[in-house]
Amino acid sequence: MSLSFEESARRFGEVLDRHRSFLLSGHVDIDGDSLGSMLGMLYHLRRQGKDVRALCYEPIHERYAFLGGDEVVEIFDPARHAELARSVDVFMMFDFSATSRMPGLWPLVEAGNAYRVCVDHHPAESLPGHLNLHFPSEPATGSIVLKLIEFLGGEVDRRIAEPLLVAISTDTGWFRYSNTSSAVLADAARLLESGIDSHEVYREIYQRNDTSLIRLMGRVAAEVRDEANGRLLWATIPMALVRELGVGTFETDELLDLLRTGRDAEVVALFRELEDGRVRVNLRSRGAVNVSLLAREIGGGGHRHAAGASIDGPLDAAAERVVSKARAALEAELAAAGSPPPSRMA
Ligand SMILES: [Mn+2]
Repeated sequence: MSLSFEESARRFGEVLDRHRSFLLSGHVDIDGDSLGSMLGMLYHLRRQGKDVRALCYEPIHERYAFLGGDEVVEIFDPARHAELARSVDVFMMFDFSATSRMPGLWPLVEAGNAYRVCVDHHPAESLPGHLNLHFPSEPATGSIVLKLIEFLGGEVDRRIAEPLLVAISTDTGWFRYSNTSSAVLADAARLLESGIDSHEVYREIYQRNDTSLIRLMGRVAAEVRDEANGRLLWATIPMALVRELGVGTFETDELLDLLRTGRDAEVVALFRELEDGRVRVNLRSRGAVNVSLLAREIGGGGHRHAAGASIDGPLDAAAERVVSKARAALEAELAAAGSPPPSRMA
């Protein structure tokens, strides 16, 4: 049984009243929503006089450095954090429900006595928290955190508003994706009332690319493949190319956005070869095809419009496997919608 927002927020308030030490976790491969939500809550809890620690699983991406997360978020180390995970009063996880997305930490938390709170907006079959603030209709976990803090009467000042704006703006593609509603713009408007400068936040997140990354985007885009008369666009990012151009850590949102500018693109897919030879798959849909089903088939997950997975390489074979599934899903949708299956022009 899922609780109403008011009821679950009230219960969260009781958890806050009763407990003193908190451990927060983002998800592996942390993104703007997971990090921003966690930081917003961290600052709120500290202001309530709580002991708060926060964990992630890799260095925080440079584009989020301006949030100062490096100073307060620790990289999980089982040797250093095992005792904390066992003894802390409350454990909170942000922007994920799958316990596999906190590698190594979940068994420690489960073995301890912490009251577990899951804050998430991804569709999920089972939820790991004692209290689950799980609202799949919300565009971002950051929106849930904002409403929680407001419900509890906390002040949303610049310190808290900035990470929450990062959370909400990144998950909506800077308010361009289909999850952008009047409600999310109203959330953003309340955050701006704190006095933060949205243009500065935009510049920090989206205008920090190294020239090498711009070159990478060009080289990847030059090899874009199209199928089904342009309804399916996809591209690969080989590790050899990343090394050749000397690109450091990077995110692929902009490349996905570029593919999505295709006039007829219903589904786009990007395949990125990882250091260990595995392949990160990112899928986006304009809506007709539910890419979260596709992602789940290959061991991943996500939303109807945006989903992903990590699968075994090699790169080209992995791409071909997923592209053929995407093509089939697209053709099934088109057939169901009554339009003839796409055919190549002679
Ligand atoms: Mn999210």
